[in-house]
Amino acid sequence: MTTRKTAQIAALALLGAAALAAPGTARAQGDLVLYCTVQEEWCRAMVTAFEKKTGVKVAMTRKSSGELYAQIKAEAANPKGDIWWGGTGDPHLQAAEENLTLDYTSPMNKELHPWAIKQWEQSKKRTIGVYSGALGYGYNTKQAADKKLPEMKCWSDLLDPKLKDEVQVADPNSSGTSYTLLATMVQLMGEDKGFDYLKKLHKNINQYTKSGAAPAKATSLGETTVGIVFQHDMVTFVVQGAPIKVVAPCEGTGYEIGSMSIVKGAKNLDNAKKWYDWALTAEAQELGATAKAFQVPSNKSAKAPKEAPDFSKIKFIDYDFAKYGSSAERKRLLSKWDAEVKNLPK
Ligand code: S7P
Repeated sequence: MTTRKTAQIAALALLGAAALAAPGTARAQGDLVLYCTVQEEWCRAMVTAFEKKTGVKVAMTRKSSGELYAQIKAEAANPKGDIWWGGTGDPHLQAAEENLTLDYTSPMNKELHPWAIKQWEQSKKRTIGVYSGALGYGYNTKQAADKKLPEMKCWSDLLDPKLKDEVQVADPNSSGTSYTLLATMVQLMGEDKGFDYLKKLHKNINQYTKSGAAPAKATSLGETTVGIVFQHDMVTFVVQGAPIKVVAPCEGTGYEIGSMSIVKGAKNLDNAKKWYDWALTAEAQELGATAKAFQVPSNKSAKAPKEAPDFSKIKFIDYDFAKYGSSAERKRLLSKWDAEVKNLPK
């Protein structure tokens, strides 16, 4: 081999090594870094289907909504993610307001329900609705019978002293589900009464989990009697035979518009848009049910799973997403919850 050729090969090898050693810089074309905030099984089903359809290789990270928002904010100077798919809408709205995500108009917008488009308009085109779900709770009917607990129908039933250490919910700092509970109580009861409720509820809480859906699994296993979650997350275990009653609270309840945003500074922007457009198709949205995720899809042609909680039977509050998804309000409510609820003695 000539000296010139050897030098050329060495230079190419150096270039290759430099590209590999520089995380977050140039990645191979054809890649996509996905931040996923629904349940792992659904994230994986989406990745497999998208890779098969497009040939794009997806690197996926799964976290809770509040955690992923914090990660995108921490990475803002050198973004590592391309697309943030799923999770409650409030942290997506906060990210939009803080200029962490990109505005985008998908050709698929015309196929979506008005509530999904409202989310997009409110965020100046930076986040869009992909599904919706109702907050509520579920209880293990075997445990409730063993403990001779009365039938539960309302939020107020969860304050029963017989439920001491029997209720589980996530920490609203990490979990979008639990922030939805916090914002729901404030809207349903007014701020003072809402916080009073959360302080009383605290006496019955056995654990504030990191992930919002974790209390559903714990309820199915009888590790807690009650789990406060999105109702569809309880249904996931009901269809597998768990002895769970799903409750749509009698006083009324909040809901989520599960959302999707493109990360500002995405290194694989074309592929992020490819995912975005595809994730809004009926075909992609119907994958949820195959992974036992029973949210209501935002594409008007996507069939809502027959197991999805019946929205016509649920009393909803008029959830103010603009206010409770705003950066100032979300920060204020979370600090207040930390200061006044989280560390209260029981
Ligand atoms: O996929 C189920 C689900 O409840 O998870 C999302 C949630 O925000 C992620 O969990 P965290 O509560 O831990 O943030 C919901 O959007 C979704 O419906």
